[in-house]
Amino acid sequence: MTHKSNILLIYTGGTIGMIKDSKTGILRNFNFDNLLEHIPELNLLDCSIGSQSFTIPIDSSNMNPNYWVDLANIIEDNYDAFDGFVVLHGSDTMSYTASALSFMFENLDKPIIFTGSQLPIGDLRTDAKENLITSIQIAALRENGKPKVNEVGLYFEYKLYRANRTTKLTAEHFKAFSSPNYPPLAQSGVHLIFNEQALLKHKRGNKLKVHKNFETNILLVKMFPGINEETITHLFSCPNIKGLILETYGSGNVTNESWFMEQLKLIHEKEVPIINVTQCSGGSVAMGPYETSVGLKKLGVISGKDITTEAALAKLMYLLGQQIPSSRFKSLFETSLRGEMV
Ligand code: ASN
Repeated sequence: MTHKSNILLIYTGGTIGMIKDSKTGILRNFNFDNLLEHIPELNLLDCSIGSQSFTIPIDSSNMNPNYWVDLANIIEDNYDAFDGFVVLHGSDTMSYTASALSFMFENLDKPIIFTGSQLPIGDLRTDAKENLITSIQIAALRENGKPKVNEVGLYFEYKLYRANRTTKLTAEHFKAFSSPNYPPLAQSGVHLIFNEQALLKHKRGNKLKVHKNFETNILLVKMFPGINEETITHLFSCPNIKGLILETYGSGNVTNESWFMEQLKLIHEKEVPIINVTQCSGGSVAMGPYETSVGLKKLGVISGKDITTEAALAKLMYLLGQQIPSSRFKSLFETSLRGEMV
């Protein structure tokens, strides 16, 4: 007898879960217990679906690491009872949450698929139904008795991406996400076609570990022409700062004016890890080729390589939360832990 997948649908909030009240025309969160009533198509899927909702669903602009832990707890508590998980989440910060979950779940051997929508599920032109139905189908897929996907994915507008490679691209179009440095894991058309080589392979036998400590005393600074000494001095002297991400130009370049390099040196002497990520939407950091990045390399600044800012932020909070000794921090950050960088 073939195994019928059991999928847990978790609603955290966001546009997808809203429905227009037919009488008042006002958008409100719909009651998840009545999910099947609103989306009868779900009855046609060849899997059983359980659902859970955040007690108070949130707009994803209110997301924070405490909610990441709440979500991880729901998945961990139900891990053995379900074959896959679909997380309904607002699109605004979906890439941050999904990246964080990818670091939290070490040795994942089941799919956790994030999705959402640009228009509410109750809207006539909604993109929610396709996103939701295909996400459930992907989470339910099995091959040789095992889940097809063993990682945290993000499904939106006909594409499944590795979640920690994604970034929100537009507030307007249905294709809201892109994965600039990694190919889609699957594409949905008449058929659902997987890019087999792009999928993470699960190392069988390694037990699931769920990490829940995040250090939030970090700083993300986007460089811009005209950023001045007073601002940088003020930011870098924050008393409790434990990590710094610099969003630099191009392939990892910043101004090499002496006041800026001096401030970086001071923060580096406090053993605060400094991560270099590019503010370009694609491509990689490579420190050295330009005079404007040689100083960073000499100082021991950590290369974010081709990581997204969202994944870099989640990885920094996660690794700082693991109390990694400073001697190992650079090499660990520069290692791909969940397929988030080359
Ligand atoms: N503000 C919403 C959210 O991120 C946007 C959406 O879901 N499309 O929660």
